[in-house]
Amino acid sequence: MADLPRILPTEITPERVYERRREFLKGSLALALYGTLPAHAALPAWRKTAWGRDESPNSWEEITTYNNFYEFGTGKDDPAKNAGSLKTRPWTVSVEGECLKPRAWDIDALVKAFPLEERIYRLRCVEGWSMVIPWLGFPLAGLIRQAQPTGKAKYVEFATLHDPKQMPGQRWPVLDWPYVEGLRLDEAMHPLTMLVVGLYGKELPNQNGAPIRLVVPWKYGFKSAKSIVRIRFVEKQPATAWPRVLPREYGFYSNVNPAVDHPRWSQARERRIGEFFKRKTEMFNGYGEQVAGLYAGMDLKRYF
Ligand SMILES: Nc1nc2c(c(=O)[nH]1)N[C@H]1C(S)=C(S)[C@@H](COP(=O)(O)O)O[C@H]1N2
Ligand SMILES: [Mo]
Repeated sequence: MADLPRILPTEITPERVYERRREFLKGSLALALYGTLPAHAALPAWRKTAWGRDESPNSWEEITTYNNFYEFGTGKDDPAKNAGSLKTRPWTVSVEGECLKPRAWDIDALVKAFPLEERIYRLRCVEGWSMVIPWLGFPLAGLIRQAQPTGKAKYVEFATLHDPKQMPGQRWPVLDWPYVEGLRLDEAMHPLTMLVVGLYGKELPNQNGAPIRLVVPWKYGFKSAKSIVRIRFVEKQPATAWPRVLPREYGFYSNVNPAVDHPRWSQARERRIGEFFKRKTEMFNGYGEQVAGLYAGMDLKRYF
């Protein structure tokens, strides 16, 4: 995986200088990485944002060796050990369903089409642990706008690759493969919702969902589907992976909520990976100021 340059400070750089700097960086990046890159293209230059700059991110080691990705086994260290069998090029993401401009996106074209930015977000797993991760990606809203959803599009469905040859975990019926996730259209359009292609300035490692995965920071981690091949606009609420197998334990919304316990454990506190003492879990994982409005008037105990 290739290190990428940081562009500083984009916030105060005039557009044209920034553009020229991008060009320069592209050139120097190509030079610096010549011979060290895998066959596929590197990530284009990216800009830093203010998101999560006050947090201390987990280490690369923690983020890439403690994973949930059941397609490669159910142990936390299984994905890092087994995800090497996933071939991430060529890779196509099909945008389809209730939209005027469906399109089969080649992953490299997709990565070039939307400006990449770094955002440091908290990730809270439904199991009771959390991490802080410097993601590299772009808001999903841009892709949705390009697709022009029709009036019938009420939800967006995301599907992971289904290929038991590359994903040995799919040979066992742990889940009803492929892994499917979903968001209401307004949740999908929310500026916090991202499609992620990298972390710590590098291409996403396979165990974290290469080449492209969803990140929805105010929801439990399982909403963030990995290794996505299909994004579909639909009229009805999608039947998603976890509610499908355990409907009493996992709901469609799965907003982080310390006041709504999992039937088998409390959600009031969490263990940040790398820390000893537990922290209090925050409503909407601490993003309430941005997202609470999406759920105004909804009973979040019922719509858990
Ligand atoms: N396809 C797929 N996506 C998935 C999972 C999975 O098993 N399969 N696990 C989810 C869960 S439970 C979590 S907490 C996050 C973990 O992402 P990370 O490994 O990048 O921390 O991925 C989510 N996305
Ligand atoms: Mo999770």
